[in-house]
Amino acid sequence: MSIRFHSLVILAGAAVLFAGCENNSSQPAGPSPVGNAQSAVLAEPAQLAAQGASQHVVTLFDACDPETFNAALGAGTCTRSGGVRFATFLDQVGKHHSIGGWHFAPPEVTMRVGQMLVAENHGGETHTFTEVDKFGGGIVPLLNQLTGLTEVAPECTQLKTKNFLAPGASSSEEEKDAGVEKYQCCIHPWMRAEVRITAK
Ligand SMILES: [Cu+2]
Repeated sequence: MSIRFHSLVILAGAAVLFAGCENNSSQPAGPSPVGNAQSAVLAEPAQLAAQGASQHVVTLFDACDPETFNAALGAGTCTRSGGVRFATFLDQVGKHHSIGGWHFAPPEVTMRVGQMLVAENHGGETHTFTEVDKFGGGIVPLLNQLTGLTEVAPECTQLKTKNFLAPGASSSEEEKDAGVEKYQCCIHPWMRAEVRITAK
């Protein structure tokens, strides 16, 4: 579904570019019938783009090492290549309450009502991109303990299957209200982003 959405956005963008070129080169004699037919075909995606299909992407990153993560947590936990060994990961999270390789980028987003907020998992592990009222712990007691985030964000206790983003997966939503929204990973609760949404 998300792939289809992205294709649509790309198509819409191309349509806008194409329409722009066509306008610049239009002759005083008026557009040819062929030109009209093309405009009619392109009208729909171009309108979608004009209605604010522009999107802001937050990318979810991690740096898991498949050999050690899969040995500790089960086959398929980590699907990327190379990275931080599991013991080092736990050590760093315990010392610093976070580990840089596991993060949302950018951590702050400013966008407008009507635009799409997209989360894309470019890591090797599953993550969530969960809106919370207040940042808190997640669903993995050990990571909550190591980070000191013992107060679990209530939203993390109500996750549905679709909220878990596997490597390569994405989610998107249209932002309908102005304000500041907080998003976190409910597995690695130091992975956070703040999204400021301004009126149109
Ligand atoms: Cu995560």
